Amino acid sequence: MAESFKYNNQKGTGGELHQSPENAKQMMTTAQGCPVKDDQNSLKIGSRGPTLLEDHILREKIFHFDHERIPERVVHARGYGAHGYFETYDAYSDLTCADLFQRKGEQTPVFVRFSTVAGNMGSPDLARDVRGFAVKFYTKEGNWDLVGNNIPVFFIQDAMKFPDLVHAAKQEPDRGFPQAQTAHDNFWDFTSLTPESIHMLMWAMSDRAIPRSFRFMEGFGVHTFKFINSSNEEKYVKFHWKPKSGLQSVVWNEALKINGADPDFHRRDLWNAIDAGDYPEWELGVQVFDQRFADKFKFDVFDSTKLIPEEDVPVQKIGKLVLNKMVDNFFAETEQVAFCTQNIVPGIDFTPDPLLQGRNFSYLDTQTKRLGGPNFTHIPINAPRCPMRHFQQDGHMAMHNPKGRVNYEPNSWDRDENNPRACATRGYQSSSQPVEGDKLRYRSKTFADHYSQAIQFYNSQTQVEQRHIKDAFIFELSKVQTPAIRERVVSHLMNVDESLAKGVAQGLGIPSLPEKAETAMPPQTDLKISDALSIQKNNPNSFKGRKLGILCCDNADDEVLNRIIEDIRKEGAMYEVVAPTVYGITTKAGKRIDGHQQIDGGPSVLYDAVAVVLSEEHAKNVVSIPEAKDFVTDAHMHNKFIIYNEAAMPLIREANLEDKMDAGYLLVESSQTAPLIKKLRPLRYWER
Ligand code: HDD
Repeated sequence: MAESFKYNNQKGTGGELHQSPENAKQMMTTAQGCPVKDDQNSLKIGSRGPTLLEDHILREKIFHFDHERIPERVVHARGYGAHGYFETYDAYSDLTCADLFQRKGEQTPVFVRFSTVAGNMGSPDLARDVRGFAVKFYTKEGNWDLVGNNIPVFFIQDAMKFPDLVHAAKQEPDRGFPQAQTAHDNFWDFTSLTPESIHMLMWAMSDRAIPRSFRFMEGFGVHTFKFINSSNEEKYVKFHWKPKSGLQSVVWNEALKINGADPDFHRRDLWNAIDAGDYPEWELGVQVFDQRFADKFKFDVFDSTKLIPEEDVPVQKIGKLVLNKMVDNFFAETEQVAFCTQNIVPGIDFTPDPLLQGRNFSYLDTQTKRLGGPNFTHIPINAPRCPMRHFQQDGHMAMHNPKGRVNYEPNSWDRDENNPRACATRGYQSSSQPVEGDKLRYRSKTFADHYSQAIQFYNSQTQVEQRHIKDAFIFELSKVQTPAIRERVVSHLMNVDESLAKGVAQGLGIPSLPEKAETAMPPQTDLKISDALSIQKNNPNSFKGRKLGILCCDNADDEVLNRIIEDIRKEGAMYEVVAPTVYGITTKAGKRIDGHQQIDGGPSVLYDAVAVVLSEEHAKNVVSIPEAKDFVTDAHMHNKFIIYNEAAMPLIREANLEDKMDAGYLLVESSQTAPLIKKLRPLRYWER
């Protein structure tokens, strides 16, 4: 007895030190509201058990825990969401009657979820993968979900192939690996047998698939949709999200290391930016075109493996998206949010794109499975913020239940105020579209050109970007164990660019180049270069929103540190102090600066540029830390700008970089006044 008494009184065990507060608001209860006296010890017979089945508090606690998980998304399982608003720049009633675009300056609340596609919920952020960019607009006429990606095209043309694509991309079914990567036989087997995927593969092997941050990537609605105005005039539309901070990616070797150093890199980045009040913004752009353009365009506008170059149809910016609030609860909001491509509002309509048509079934279906029934619209994150009045009723977890007698239509209960009626003038109306034909399982011949836009994409990249694409193919295919699959991929590349195919073959040690893959129709090789397709050609020329890692040690020069930090703040950028210990450093003038990271926890891959500010007295201590050497070696290898002071030279020498120092190394001295951070604006020193 005495022992039991002592244990009960230990802190954290629910004993006397944790007595319920007097304030009933804070008093713990069961889910049924019964006040709890002790939530740390089960009800037993005697001090050493056994435990009683009667213990309703224990049973409820464990029962609920056992049911905490819901199925993760079959794709896009790993994601991160935030709240914000969309503001329309003007009234666009000439284009569409969609309510959110009718009044200049009007704000519509939104929830956005970014994601990777292939990895499971716990997979690392920097996988080479497409990123989901799903936006739920809570408009006054219902929820509009624009469920896009950061790549404007897709792997396949018909939803019928989606389960095959996803099965092939995810871990192989017998071995359960690899996780969150397409670098394996099944993926490349499927895609190399599916030539329509080649355009998307070029994008997936480009730096687009390893974004530096969600904040620095574009988004695309991918499909062609329709805008309809109140005179019932229809136009086609493609949606684009353009990040105000510009595009930026990491390099592959950096991505591999980030995944180890901080698997939550993208989540943390978004959290930190919003937490610091540096709200990320995107502009919504539309490419609007009519049937005449669609008829003369070289590709079918209903084919999701094709894009319309911005040079052919310019992107008109019609509003901006601002993310300014993180979720209160990850599960309630980010996990339970249910995007459905079928969620559309008056003024916007679908086209017959066979990928979109299939998606409209899949999303509704999957949410029912994931969220346990048809009432997932009752979950606050999914509920419209406008009135909902219909006759749907009952089902699991029904939260909003109709009042009154009437629950069917037609009815004659005109005087019942709970009686909603369809509205001919304001209700959703599908665009009229004459359709006739035989019932067929068929792929239109207008979908047959698989290589032309892959060539255009490759030709539109800078040399550095082309090299990255080649290296990515080599890396991925080096993990493919079946030589015939590797060669089949190279045979497709032969149709895209022979020097690319050669480079990949060489990198894989393929002794002789394979024949070109057969094509359903000859590729067009004369498509104009589209600069909009390149990341590097659209460099934001700003360090705003980026992060500098400052490696420093005791006795570091105050003036140098202050200057760097001041400059960084003026640029609207962030910094972290990386010190030998997380305790931080004491500067020459005796000022204490806390470390954000300890050297082995803050490798340079976490930063967009680095500064190394050491002191003569303590440089040798830093030189003796292997991770400090990696800090500069990696920064050099990843083409980063390296700010350094004279006292940092021993570290640069130790890393064998003295002979390799180039214009990407920026010397900082206490007397110097010229703005230094401006030099970081190109983001990388690609000439290295
Ligand atoms: Fe999909 C999720 C984007 C084709 C079936 N998809 C999902 C998400 C995004 C996309 C961003 C995550 C939404 C979230 O954050 O919750 N999907 C796309 C794009 C596609 C595309 C841009 C092509 C243009 N998807 C596609 C097809 C199908 C699906 C062709 C099925 C026929 N997608 C799904 C799904 C998911 C999904 C199984 C899994 C979880 C979910 O829906 O909510 O229904």
